[in-house]
Amino acid sequence: MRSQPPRLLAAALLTALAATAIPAAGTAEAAEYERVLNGKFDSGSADPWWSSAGVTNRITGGELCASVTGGTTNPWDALVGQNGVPFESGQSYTLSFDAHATTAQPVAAAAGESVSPYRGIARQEFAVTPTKQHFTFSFTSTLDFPDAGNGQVAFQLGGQTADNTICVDNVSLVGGVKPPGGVVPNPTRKVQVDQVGYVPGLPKRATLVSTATTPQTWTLKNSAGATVASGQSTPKGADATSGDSVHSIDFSSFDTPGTGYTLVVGTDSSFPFDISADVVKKLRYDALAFFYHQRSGTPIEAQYVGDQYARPAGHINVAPNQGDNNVPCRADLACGYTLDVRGGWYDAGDHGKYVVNGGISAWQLLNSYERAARIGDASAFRDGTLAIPEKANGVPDLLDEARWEVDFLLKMQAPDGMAHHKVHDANWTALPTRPELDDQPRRLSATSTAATLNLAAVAAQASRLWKSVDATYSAKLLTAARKAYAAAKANPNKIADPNDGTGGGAYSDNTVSDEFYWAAAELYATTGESAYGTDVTSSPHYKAASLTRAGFYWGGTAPLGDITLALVPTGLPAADVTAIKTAFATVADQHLAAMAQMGYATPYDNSVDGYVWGSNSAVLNNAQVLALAHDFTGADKYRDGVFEALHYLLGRNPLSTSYVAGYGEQAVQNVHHRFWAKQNDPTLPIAPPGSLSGGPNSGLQDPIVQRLLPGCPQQKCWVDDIGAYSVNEVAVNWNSALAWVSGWAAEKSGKPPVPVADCEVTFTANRWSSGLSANVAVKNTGTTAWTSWKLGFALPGTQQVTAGWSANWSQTGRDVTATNMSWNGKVEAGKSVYIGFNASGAGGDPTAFTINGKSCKTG
Ligand code: 9MR
Repeated sequence: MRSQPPRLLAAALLTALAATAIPAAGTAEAAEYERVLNGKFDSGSADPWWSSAGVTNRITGGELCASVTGGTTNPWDALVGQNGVPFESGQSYTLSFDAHATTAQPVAAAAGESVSPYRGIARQEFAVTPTKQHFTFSFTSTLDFPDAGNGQVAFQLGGQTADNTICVDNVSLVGGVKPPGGVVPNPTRKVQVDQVGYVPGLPKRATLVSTATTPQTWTLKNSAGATVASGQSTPKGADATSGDSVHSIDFSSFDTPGTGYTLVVGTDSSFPFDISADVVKKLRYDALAFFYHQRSGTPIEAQYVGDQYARPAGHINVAPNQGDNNVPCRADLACGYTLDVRGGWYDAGDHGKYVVNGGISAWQLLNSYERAARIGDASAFRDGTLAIPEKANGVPDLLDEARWEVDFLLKMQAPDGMAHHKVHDANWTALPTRPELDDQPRRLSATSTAATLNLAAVAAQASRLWKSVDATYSAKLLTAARKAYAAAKANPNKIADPNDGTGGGAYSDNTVSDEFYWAAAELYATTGESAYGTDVTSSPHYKAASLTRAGFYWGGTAPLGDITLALVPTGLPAADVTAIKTAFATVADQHLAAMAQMGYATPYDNSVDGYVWGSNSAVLNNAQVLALAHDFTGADKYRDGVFEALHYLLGRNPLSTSYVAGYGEQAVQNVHHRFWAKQNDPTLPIAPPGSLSGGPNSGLQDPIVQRLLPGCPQQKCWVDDIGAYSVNEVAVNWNSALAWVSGWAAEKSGKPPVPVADCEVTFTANRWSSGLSANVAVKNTGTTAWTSWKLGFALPGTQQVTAGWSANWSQTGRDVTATNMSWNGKVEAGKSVYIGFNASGAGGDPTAFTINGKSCKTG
């Protein structure tokens, strides 16, 4: 996640700078504004300092040390520099720094322009020796880049025959009169809408930016410009989170489907949007496509993603990759073995693969499936729904995609049952670097309790879901899960190094009681074994005790256990399961109450930490809490809250920006990614449709936002810049949240909900390689007898019913129906009817059943 600008530009610039005369020294007379970022190197990172070819930057002892390959001709043939430095014409600046070198040599410091025509401002040479010295020089700028545009500061280290190492520290450029920051990152519309659209029958709200204290008239226009509805806004006043004065607009009563609507107030118009039941139906699949794009160890094929996103396999030991098939531990660990950890998904814009984070991501996809299979509509994820190589293997595609990661998680298990925390590059690579061109050694970090429990939880969950799909795999998963859980109990406090952030993220998590609860819940839901049940009920997290408006994330996973316990029938007391479900509704109510006060309604609690790294994923994980509250209670208000969250992400926000690439008129493009890096290399693509940007982060944790956005209102701390990794990266755990929520929303906006009948279906089957024999028990759980019945379900794979008994069987495509015979149409209340069938072909078990068109519970 560390970036460098194209090196050729930098070299060209310094050619120009070299010819520059040294202007007369001036004195800074204005406020002491510091103009370079990270001049002290205390964070351990070199960002945003870059180096040219032949120079390698390392942070050693709080200094930036540049290893320079000898044999260059000119000083500017070897460079270390920083771009985006603001300069104001006519203003005075003082550049100062400490420096020393292994071998004495001249070093020039230079200021100028980072792009063509590469004009220079100032340059001065200094005699750098093995003894650290403090250097300083002052100059007046002849160029004007007041807002962090194309200004540059660089050190020229070349012109020497021998290799050398030059270290610098305390680099400072003070001067200028313009206060830092204040750049508005995006043009802001005054009427903020979801740029994708609204669903008929659901609330439709927008935000007007206005300081007026009286209601304003709004009109809704269709694509021909005709007014189709109008009304008055409601003034809400100053909204601190966005920094805007706002009104709310509610046009819920307008329900006519169409495209190209705009909402107009005075002379201000919103971006266009649709009113359609289909607004999120495509997004559900694009959000999932992200994971195929991120696959490691396999070519990404044009037939699935189109030419611009196709690329060769990464990290399969084809040079210059050093491969993932034989990865040793970091040198300081001496673990004594190597692992084959090919496959999995790249985490984000980097090429790291992390068990903590891969875990929650795989879980969330699998949970999306499990929820749909138990209480929703899993047919949306059946085989053939995604553009992936496994799209015709008889297995639901969502399971296929998740398996790509689950297999990787299994590979990260060490011989003792513990899981390695992560595998990634030994050093950060430049941006862009396509996966197959990454030449860094790959290293395993130590095993950790958190990673081991992530593996235990996901493998146990997956074992449950593959039981009817691939029994051998299911058994293998359960064995791995049990082994991991036992290993974690034997090593309950092995915390990953929080400072292990070179070449990959740390993902350190120093509280693991939540991961213990999550893993125990998954193992209990899968096995029913009392030992796991006891670990669940004795946990301090039991019964959603730690579910709050903060929700869940990669480091806080207890609610994942709660979700499973609420969805999967177990031996827990019914009252405890009810308590878990009630907790989701309680927290959902807290979100709704807070959202009613916000200028831009979003289920996000900024009261403790402001907007954090990946805030958009927190919005979505909280939307999942709202969605489950709707599932558990049926209350419409929770469903509406889910759609409000999507409206915020898709444009109803103070930056008038859709944070999902490819969705909306003004959507994110320049995400922090080593392949989707068009901003740095025009031959590369922008982010593919359905990729979610991390979102506003008021912590301002990267150099780009530190320079551009100091003082930003929290919801505006975001910029569409490839270098702004703390606000604009993509990540698997963020897109898994988008996939879950958009899948749920698509299910809820597609067709009227299927009414629930008083019935329960228990499906059991004997399977062999080319078929199955199934027994189906259908129970009347109501209070009145049935006089006739018709059972419906879909076979997920290629299965064809060849014979059936105790019912009239028929099949159309995947859809199977069984209607009663004359002698078993009557089913008394509380009684069951038992029927069955044989089928040929491959695939999983049916997951959803209807009686007389209404859905049944599965037993
Ligand atoms: O998502 C992570 C966020 O919660 C942390 O605050 C941040 C800093 O440690 O790291 C984020 O994860 C990054 C990971 O460390 C490396 N790959 C990219 C991830 C997304 O930015």
